[in-house]
Amino acid sequence: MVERKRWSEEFSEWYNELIETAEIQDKRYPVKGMNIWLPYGLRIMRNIERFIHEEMERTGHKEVLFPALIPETEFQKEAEHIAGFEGEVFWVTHAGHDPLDVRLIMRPTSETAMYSMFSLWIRSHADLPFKIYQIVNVYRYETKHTRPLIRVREISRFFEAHTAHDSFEDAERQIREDLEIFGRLMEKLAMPYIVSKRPDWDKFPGAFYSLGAEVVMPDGRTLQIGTMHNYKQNFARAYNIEYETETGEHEYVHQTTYGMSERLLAAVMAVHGDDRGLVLPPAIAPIQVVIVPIPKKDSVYDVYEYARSIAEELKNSGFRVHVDERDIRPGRKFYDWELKGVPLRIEVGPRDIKNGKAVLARRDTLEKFVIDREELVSRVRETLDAIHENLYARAKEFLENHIKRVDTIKEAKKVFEDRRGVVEIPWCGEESCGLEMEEILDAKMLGIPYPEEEAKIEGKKCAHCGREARVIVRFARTY
Ligand code: A5A
Ligand code: ZN
Repeated sequence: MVERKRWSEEFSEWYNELIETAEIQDKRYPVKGMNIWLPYGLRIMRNIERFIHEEMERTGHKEVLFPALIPETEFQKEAEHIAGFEGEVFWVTHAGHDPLDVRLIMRPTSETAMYSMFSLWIRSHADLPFKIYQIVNVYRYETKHTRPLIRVREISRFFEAHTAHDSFEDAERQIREDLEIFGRLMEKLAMPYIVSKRPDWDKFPGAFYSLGAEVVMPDGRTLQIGTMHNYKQNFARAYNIEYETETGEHEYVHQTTYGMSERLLAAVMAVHGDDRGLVLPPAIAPIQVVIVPIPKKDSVYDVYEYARSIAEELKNSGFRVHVDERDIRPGRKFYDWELKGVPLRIEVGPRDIKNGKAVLARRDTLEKFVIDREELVSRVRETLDAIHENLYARAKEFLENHIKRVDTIKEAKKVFEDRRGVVEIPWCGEESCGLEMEEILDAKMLGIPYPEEEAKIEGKKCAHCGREARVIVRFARTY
């Protein structure tokens, strides 16, 4: 067995290696930034998406599928949006031998595909709020270092929800709902996170404001795994999305969007993983329990039979179970399933059959203990629950240990030299000052803590310019 990269000290190498060894994706496809989903990785991603679909259903969003190509003429209607994306789009300029009259772009996100249709669909106040979503591939010509799941040029599981409302207040209510949806999803992934309101110079192109949700990766850099944007009427004006009010007037709608991607899986891998590989939260593990029979020569007991009966009982209780009957040594099987992050392993040998027992081994703590065969279902259930709780608690502690509130640039620099993570520091609120701080710290301003009440401070000086500080603001080195 090969020497594996350490999670804590060589995170980047650990991650790149695990993507392949755990059979998440194959990176050898000959287009940069475009990778192949392997069956195991895709099953995990589908389990994550299942929760997204459930949340969308619960909150009254309807699923749609738009085409991947957008005419240049549609793309060019909202000035800030074009400015933000034009350097990042892939173009389709020819069809067969013929140059196209109207060139097409591969969607980098679907505002400009959807909103001319919104102007046809939305007629009156009775059509509002209007809530749709899709999970599709989008294309971004990313110029920064590409990395599987994290920064790809074909985002193949891009979730985007788009809504339209009759008032700014209702759009604000939508943003609160988005945050609640995000919270419930993160709960399934056992993943604590922070939300920040982006500075004006870093909001989504075309947005009135943007929120970003981040996790802290093992190397102390942050990863943005979700964003929510309030567009006000910016796109409605550009795409002429009007509705008739109850009193017969014509008004532009207010709009929001909410986006996530396969980065969610990258976050799960990074936040919960360890030196042995993946550690999957039970809610999204394709296999929640793997059963490894441990045969002994000349024994009268049939360990395979016993293993299958355990699997049967667990399946009937709704668990995702696999019996590993491969003809290889048990140690090799343990290694494989640990690498793949299966939350719980059950080992059964002749002695366990004789005594009516089974051995449980937890992936998160690596603890092993013996249970009575009769209590199988309840013990498995309670152990999976305990694993979920422990993963969450562990991740929360890590996150809290990587958010540090300081008063001075000097202290902030020290944080980035040591264990890194997120620095919270007083700021006057001036753009020029914020940009200088980014430069000095060699870090990105994530934004101010959200909800904004949490960002308010009194009696502090801006860490850079010394003027009165208006808010606390977060900086981090980012992915
Ligand atoms: N229309 C809005 C929702 C939008 O596109 N927002 S966004 O640009 O911020 O993207 C939404 C989410 O997609 C991001 O929060 C990030 O998690 C993910 N994402 C963005 N670019 C990505 C890339 N190149 N590779 C993987 N995921 C990416
Ligand atoms: Zn300042």
